[in-house]
Amino acid sequence: MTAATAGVGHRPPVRIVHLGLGAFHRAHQAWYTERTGDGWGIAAFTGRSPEAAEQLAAQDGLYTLVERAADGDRHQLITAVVEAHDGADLQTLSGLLASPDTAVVTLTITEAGYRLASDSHDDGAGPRLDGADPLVAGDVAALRAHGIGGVTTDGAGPENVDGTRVRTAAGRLVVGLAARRAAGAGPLAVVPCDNLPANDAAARAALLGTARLVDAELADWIEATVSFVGTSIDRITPRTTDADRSSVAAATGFADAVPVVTEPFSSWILAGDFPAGRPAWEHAGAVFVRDLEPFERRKLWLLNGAHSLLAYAGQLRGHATVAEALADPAVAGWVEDFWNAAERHLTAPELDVPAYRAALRERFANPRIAHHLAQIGNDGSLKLAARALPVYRAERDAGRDGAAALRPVAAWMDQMTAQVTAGIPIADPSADRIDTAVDTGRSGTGQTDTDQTAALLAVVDPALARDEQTVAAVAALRAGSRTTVRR
Ligand code: CS2
Repeated sequence: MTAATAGVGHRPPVRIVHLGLGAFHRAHQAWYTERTGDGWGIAAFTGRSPEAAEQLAAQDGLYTLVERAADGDRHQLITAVVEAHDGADLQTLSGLLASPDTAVVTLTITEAGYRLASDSHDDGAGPRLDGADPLVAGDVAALRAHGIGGVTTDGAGPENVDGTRVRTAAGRLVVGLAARRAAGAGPLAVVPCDNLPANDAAARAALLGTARLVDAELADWIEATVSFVGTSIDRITPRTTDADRSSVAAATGFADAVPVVTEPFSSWILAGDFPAGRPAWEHAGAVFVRDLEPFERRKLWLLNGAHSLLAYAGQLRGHATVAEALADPAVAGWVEDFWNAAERHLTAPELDVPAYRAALRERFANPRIAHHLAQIGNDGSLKLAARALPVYRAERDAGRDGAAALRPVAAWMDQMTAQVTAGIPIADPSADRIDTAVDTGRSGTGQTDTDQTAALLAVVDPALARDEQTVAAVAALRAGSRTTVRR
C-alpha cells in the first residue's frame, strides 16, 4: 500500500467470477463494474500463467487504468478486482461458484480458448467443441479419472481434481459448476467477452460440450440453469510496457507493477438474461439489446477485420504499429475497400456505419497508443474465420467476387510464409499445421503456389479450401501483395 492507494477502504464482496485475467478484462469489464458504483467485487483467475494473479494480489487487486487520449493521459485507480488467483486453483474457483452471492461469470479467454472445431460453420449448425483437441481430451480424461461426478453425488470436493491437469476454461468451469450444483446455489449468467460471432453460443458449446463428455447429468443441469449472455466488446488495449509502468509511477506515485493503458473509447453491448442479477452496467455506458447480431458484426467486421488486415499487410510492408500501417496509403486503401465490402451488409440504420468508420479512422490513428501489429497478428487462423471470411461469404452470396474481403486472408498467408521462412515463431494454436502448409509451396515439392494457398486456407476454413474459385482468388491476391512487398 502506498500513499496513492492508502485511501482505499472497504472492498466490495465477490459477486462476479472472471476467467482470463489480462489487460483487456481490467480495461473493460472491471472498469464498467467500477463505474456503476454498485459494490460488485470481482474475483479474477488467470488463464495460462499465474504471474498476473501474483502481481495483482500483491497490490490487493488495485491497479491504475490509464486512458490515453491523443492529447494526454487520465489516471484512475480501479478497486473492483478484489481477488486475483491462479486459474489452476480449482478449489477457490469452486468455493466461489458454490456461493449464491456469485451471480455472474465473465470470460476473456481469447478466441482460441473456446477450443471449437474449425469446420463448425460448414453445416450451419453453429459452434461445436472440438472433442479431439488435445487440451480438451486431456481435461476430459483428467476429470473422468478424478470423478467430477463425485463432486455432485457423494460430496467429494474439487480438491480431488488436480487443477494443473484441467487446463481449458470450460473444463475448469465444469468443476466449479459441479460444486455450485452440489451446493444448491442456483442459476447464474456466463458472459463471454471475446471477439467471436455469437460468443454466447460459443461459450455454451464449450461448456456443455465438455460437461457432456464428463457427466451427462451435470450437463443437463447446466443446460437448464446457466444463462449464456452474448456480448460485443470494444476497447483497444495494447500490452503494457515498462515505459507505461514508469510514466504511471511518475504521475501517480504508485509503483504499480501492472497498470493498464487503454484508449478513451469503450463499448459493451449485451443481450441475454441474468437470473441471479447483475451490476447496472448501463449506468456506466453499457447497452442492453434484444438482437446483438448487427452490432456484433459491425464491430467484428469493421474494427477487428481491419485490424487483422493492418496486422498482416502492414507487417509485410515494414510497419510495426496500427497507426503506422494506416498512414501507408496503400494499406489504408485496402482497409477502405474491405470496409466498403462489409458496409454493404451492415444495413440497419441504427448502425450508422459512416460515423463508425470515421471514428475508427481516428481511433486507429491515435498517435499515443502504440498498438503492435505482431500482437494483433497472433492466432490468425481463428481470427480470420470470425472477422474476414463472414464478409467474403456475404459478398459471394450477393453475387460479387468478394476480393476485398479476401485480402486479409491473402496477407496472412504471405506473412505466415515470411515468418516460417525467416524462422520467426508463429503464435497460433494451429502453428504446426501452418508450418506444414507453408512447406507445401516449397520449390522441389512439385506443388504450386495454389496448392500452398489451398493448404493454408484449409487451416482457417476447410470448406472454403475445397472451393477452387476461392482458392484462385486468394492466390491471385497473394501474387499481388508479394509484388508490392518486393518493391
Ligand atoms: C484486436 C483486438 O488483437 C486483436 O485481435 O483486433 O484485441 C481489438 O483491439 C479489440 O477487439 C478492440 O476492442
